[in-house]
Amino acid sequence: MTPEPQEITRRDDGVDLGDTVGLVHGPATDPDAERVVRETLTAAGVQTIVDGEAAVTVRLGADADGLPAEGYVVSVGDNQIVLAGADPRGTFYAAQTLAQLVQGNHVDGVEIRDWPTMRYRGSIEGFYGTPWSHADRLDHLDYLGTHRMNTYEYAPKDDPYHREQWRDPYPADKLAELGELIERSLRNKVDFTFALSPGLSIRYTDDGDFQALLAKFEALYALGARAFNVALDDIEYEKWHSSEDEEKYGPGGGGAGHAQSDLLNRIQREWVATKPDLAPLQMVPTEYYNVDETPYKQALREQMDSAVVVHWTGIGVVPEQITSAQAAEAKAVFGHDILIWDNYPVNDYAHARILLAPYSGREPGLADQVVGVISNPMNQAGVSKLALYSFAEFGWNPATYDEDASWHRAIAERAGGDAETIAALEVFADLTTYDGKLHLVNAPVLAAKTAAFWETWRAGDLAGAIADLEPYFEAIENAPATIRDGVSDPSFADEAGAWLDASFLWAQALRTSLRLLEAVAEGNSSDVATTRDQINHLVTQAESIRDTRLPHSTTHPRIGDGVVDAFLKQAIETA
Ligand code: LTM
Repeated sequence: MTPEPQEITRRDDGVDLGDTVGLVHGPATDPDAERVVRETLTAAGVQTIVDGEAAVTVRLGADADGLPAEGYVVSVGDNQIVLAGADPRGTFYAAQTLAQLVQGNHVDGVEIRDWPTMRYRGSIEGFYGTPWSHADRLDHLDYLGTHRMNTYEYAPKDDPYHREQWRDPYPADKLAELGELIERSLRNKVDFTFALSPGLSIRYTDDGDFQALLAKFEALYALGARAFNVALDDIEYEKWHSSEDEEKYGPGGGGAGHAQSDLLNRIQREWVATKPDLAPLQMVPTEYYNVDETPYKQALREQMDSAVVVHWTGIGVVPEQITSAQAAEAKAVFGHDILIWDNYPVNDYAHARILLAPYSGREPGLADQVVGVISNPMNQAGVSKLALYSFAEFGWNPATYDEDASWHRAIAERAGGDAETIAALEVFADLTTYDGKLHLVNAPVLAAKTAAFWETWRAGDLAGAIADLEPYFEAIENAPATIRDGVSDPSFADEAGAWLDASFLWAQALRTSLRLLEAVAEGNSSDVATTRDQINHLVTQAESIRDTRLPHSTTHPRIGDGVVDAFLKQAIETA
């Protein structure tokens, strides 16, 4: 089950659903939970769902007393299934858990009591480059719902209406799409959080600018959004956009902190306070990447309304580690609740890389210091699910989070449990682990194998070295086709297409390099030049591939670089 429940006890008496199931509603059954239950039963082969009791009965929505917010219980056995939530979101999660428990027409007996550790779990689409498509976002919201994540923040840097043209209202077609996203979020019990990034040009003392910001928020509120964020990252906060601002706030970070606090306080006072159904207001500070005491942070700490939640990326923009001690410092220095904007697996800074390594380096004790952890994902929404899976597990229960085990489960999910596809995905993922920040080693499995190769080769067992390594090169060569066949989510093969194509060609080059070394081993020098030309041709082909998304479209997809190319070079030199 994912995320793994906090408390789970297996029972002996499972339930065979049969073809007719009774559904008994609690007084205020959540419609989204009921929809998931009905879909689950139908997919399990139940043909008739009757109101009230039957030979097998599902009791939905009874109160789960004594559990924290979003908690739920699931009880399966004695011919009934009880799904009860502490609140509507909890009931929805009980239904989602049932969906994971059903196997064919049967549900194993079980007692589950479960609740999330962190309040905010999910994602912030906050990267530069090609934003996700509308279809990507709808699919992502479903993924969040099924993995018990509750937050999606809309903050794509390259949506002009989010940042460059933040004052301008969304055109009707874009607004309609945002409305659909909000509706899909509601169905998945996800808080759609609309972020606006006015810092490139806002005049803090200008009432017209303030009203433009509120109008933008109000338009999203009218569509059903209930969570809002003012993102002030990646701006020159010492640069004013009006002489009035300069005069009022003066130079330096302290002035910027004062101006930003005034803005957030006015939104809080004049807008948030008038709407009781809004979630706490959020902001992304300009100094989001450290815990140094500065005049800027002092201003936020002392002047900004204490209800505002502050984003923080850790120490560094993409830190290798985030510790609970660092988070405690962040909480103290900002003086507000901290929500971690975690820059993994975002790849806008890692051109032509997709990041498929485990989600690592986050201490479980973070849960005591911050209100949540959300992922800034890749330009590739479908491929990002590999990391999102682990974010869901970390946010739900950081104490039991095991980054490698979670990564293997994430791979298995993408592969639909198929052993061959799992193996192919693991071979492929190994080639694209390096990001230069969290993961500093590329292709560790392949690197170990090529190192072993040269050791055996140098020891004089030339044929043995080739025989040992060839199967792994073959596995790399076959992985793209296996992945394309075996991963049922079409977005994965589509978005990873350039990297899959490149892997195939690099694998062919690697295998050809073994032919070159074979010729050496056999003392056959006549084919060396032709074989070397074949390798160079394959490398040229691999390096002519381009992905379609910015910023990755500017250069060739990186595959095991530093390992694959090094092996080829050494093979050619040896020949
Ligand atoms: O991290 C933050 C708060 N802002 C930006 C993001 O928009 C960007 O995606 C990441 C990774 O490049 N770095 C940032 O500084």
